[in-house]
Amino acid sequence: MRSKYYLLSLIFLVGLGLTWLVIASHAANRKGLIKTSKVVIHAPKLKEKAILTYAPNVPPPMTRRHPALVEIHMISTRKVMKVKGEKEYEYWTFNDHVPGPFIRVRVGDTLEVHHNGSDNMGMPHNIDLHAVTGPGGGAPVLTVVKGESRVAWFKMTTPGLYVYHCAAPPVMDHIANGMYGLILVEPANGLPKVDKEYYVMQSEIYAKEANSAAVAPTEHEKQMQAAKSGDKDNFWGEEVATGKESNRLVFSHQDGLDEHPMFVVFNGRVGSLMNEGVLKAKVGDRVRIFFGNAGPNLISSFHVIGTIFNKVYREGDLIDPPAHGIQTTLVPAGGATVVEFHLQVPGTYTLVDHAIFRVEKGATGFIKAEGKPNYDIYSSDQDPVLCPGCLIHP
Ligand SMILES: [Cu+2]
Repeated sequence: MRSKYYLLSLIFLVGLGLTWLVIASHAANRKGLIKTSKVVIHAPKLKEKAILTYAPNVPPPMTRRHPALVEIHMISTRKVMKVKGEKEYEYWTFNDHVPGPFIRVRVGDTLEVHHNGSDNMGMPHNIDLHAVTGPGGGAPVLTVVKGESRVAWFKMTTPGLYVYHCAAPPVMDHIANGMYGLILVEPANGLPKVDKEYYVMQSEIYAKEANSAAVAPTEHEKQMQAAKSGDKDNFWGEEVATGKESNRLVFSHQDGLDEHPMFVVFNGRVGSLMNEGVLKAKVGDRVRIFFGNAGPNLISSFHVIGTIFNKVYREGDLIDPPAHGIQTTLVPAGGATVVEFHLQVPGTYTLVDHAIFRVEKGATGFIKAEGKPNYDIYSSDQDPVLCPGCLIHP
């Protein structure tokens, strides 16, 4: 009897051991080791390159359900681009875009960041990713000047939508000049499916005329003049040409200190979501906007005129259930939110910072839904009164 008991125990223990071996070898297959000259890192064995997209585009949703080592390449640059009409500004950028690339990973992934410097002024740059746990969000180990290259590895521990930005001193100048973007860390089982996803970031631009010591009128003075003369186009923000040599605006640190931006913009410039940049959708679409606020100073009161947010993942929290039935949501400087809405009626909807004077500074853009009317939800026996060319109801 006793020997039978021992035999059963032995079989049980051997079985347990074998099961453990199978599980351990399976886990080992999924783990990889990264050996550098200084450290050894345990990271997922599966390696892939991230698909990076630029605003307003978002990389495709995650389909894998296990962690990976995800490689991204970031280059710090300077680039002169249009900021409003013909007015130019020398931006500081990641990968020649403002905002920088949208990075999409999954919780449990290890992010392998390659950062290269190409700023020909010799200015150092780095990356502080709010999705990173550890000093400076990675900034101290990613600082480069022109010609330098750095690599660092960060485990994505917590799902959410996060801002990243350059944090080289003076950090406020680097953010104000365009070095920011969003990183989405998806929950283990991904996000619910929607029809359209877009990437929008708000920021302020603290600029002044290069020759402002001369007699160049301020933006406000120009608009008041235009208003008085009945020149609506100019009042609504078309730049008044003042000569080729004055086309370049320059950064004003003092205006940043005073929190007095010349522009408050979506996706880096005035009008990025207008004309050919209008976001597109169809009637019936469920739309998700990944919305970030780079600041550097202002809090955004983000609202889409004509919609109610069905879901708001407040402050980019993808762990707790979203809020429902929200009209306007606060997005702090250096923060983000994920909003979803259902476009049930055709027409043009307007993204704004509902601190509404900022619309005149550029904080406006459109999403257009095409499709059949839905009279049960929105109808009138009157023709709509629109205001062609205006910033709110075109
Ligand atoms: Cu920088």
